[in-house]
Amino acid sequence: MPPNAGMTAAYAHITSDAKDRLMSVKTEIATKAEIHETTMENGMMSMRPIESIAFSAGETVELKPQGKHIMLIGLTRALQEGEEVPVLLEFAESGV
Ligand SMILES: [Cu+2]
Repeated sequence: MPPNAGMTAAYAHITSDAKDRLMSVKTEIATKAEIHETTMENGMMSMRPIESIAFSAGETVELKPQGKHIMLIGLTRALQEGEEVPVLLEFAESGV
């Protein structure tokens, strides 16, 4: 997604060693970060915030275009497309 309108999406591979749940995400480069999933409704692609992402032990979840992703809202600075940014992941069991 091109970084425009102060909003962009972040993608990653996240692996959890234990059964856990990703509850929230935080980053210095945006005032708000949400966990989103992409859905198809009447042939239209849309996205909505979801509460959390469940992991089974050793599972890798891929955050990718047209799938689950991290939405960065209210960017505090301009980002380049493809730039890597630090994002804090908060898990229900293992913490941050
Ligand atoms: Cu989104």
